Amino acid sequence: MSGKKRALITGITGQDGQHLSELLDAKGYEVYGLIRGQRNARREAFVAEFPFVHLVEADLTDPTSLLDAVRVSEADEVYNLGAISHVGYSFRNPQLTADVTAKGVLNLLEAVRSSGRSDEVRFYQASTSEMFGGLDYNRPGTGYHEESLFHPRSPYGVAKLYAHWIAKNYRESYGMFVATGILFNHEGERRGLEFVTRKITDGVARIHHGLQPHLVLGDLWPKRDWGYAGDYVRGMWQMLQHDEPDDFVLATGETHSISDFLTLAFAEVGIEDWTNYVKQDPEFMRPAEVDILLGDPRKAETVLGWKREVDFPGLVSRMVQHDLQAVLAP
Ligand code: NAP
Ligand code: F7E
Repeated sequence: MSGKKRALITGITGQDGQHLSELLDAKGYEVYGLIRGQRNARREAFVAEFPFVHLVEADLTDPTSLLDAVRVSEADEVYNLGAISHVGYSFRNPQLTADVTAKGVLNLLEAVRSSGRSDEVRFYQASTSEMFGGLDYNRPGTGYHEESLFHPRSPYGVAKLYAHWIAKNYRESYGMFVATGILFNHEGERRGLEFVTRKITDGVARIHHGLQPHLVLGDLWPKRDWGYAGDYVRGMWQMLQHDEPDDFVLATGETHSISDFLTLAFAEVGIEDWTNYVKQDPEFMRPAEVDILLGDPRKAETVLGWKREVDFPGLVSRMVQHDLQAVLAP
């Protein structure tokens, strides 16, 4: 075995998994990643872009496969990013969401605990601002922080709250190094097309090139604290380098509506009034909405020295510029 540090990432084919693989490779890690399914459509593209990653076949709902993955990787650091992560989808698939996003975390923690190496492994759990819910009564003016009250508003948020607490419980019960990152929305050119920011930047690029007449969205008033994914995976890594396991919010401390995002995205291609290019359909609205999310990242900034580099206009601009090229690719 080489003297390199070893990391195991679940959810490696997702947005954050890709950014984190790149970061850990640049830091000299041996990177292992979980790949699920007998024929994962994302596998080929992933291998082409990240040839340095060792893929291990496993699924968060299959405890035996997770034990194998922990054994084979001999990981020093386990990053649990795998999840059913789309809030709208979680309303339509609540049981699957509970199995993967909630119980999958328990399965992985148990795999680490029973591997005989739990004293040596540092574990990161991908918690989320969706656990707060964005209601008037629990929303501090300065933004949600690590001690704010939780009130999840979707099957996804509820599953993540179980995951958050079982992760903390393994830290407290078994002395395992388990850190949780309560991350507010983070986006970028690797964001899935099913999320609103990427749906908008892809749509704006298509409209600009005459490939699509308009965008069809749900509600435009909800507000989110949107940062750049590349900045946030750096924070995940910093949490596992800290001298003790803890909980940290990563956020920008600013909140913007979907309409604000649309204004900047259309301006990038010279369109000032976008109202004729956006239609709304209840299909993209949720049974319960999270109205406004704003995070307070001061603990991560002070304790870890974490700082985001990309601001909101910079984020929108880089996503639109990327998609203006990407939509023309064969
Ligand atoms: P994403 O792009 O949706 O990726 C989700 C990943 O989970 C994919 O790699 C997917 O693999 C994997 N996965 C799904 N079901 C699985 C299963 N049964 N077993 C193993 N893996 C499975 O998510 P992301 O944006 O990168 O987010 C990473 C994590 O952070 C997620 O846990 C998410 O809930 C959380 N989070 C995200 C944000 C954000 O704004 N991005 C904010 C807070 C927290 P396939 O390719 O096989 O589908
Ligand atoms: O929705 C509204 C929608 O799906 C943002 C996940 O990474 O961040 C993400 O969850 C807002 C919501 O992200 C459409 O109703 C309008 O108010 O991009 P989203 P999300 O729900 O905030 C959190 C932190 C996570 O943890 C999650 O894993 O946009 N919206 N029209 C729309 N949303 C979508 N997806 N599509 C629309 O057409």
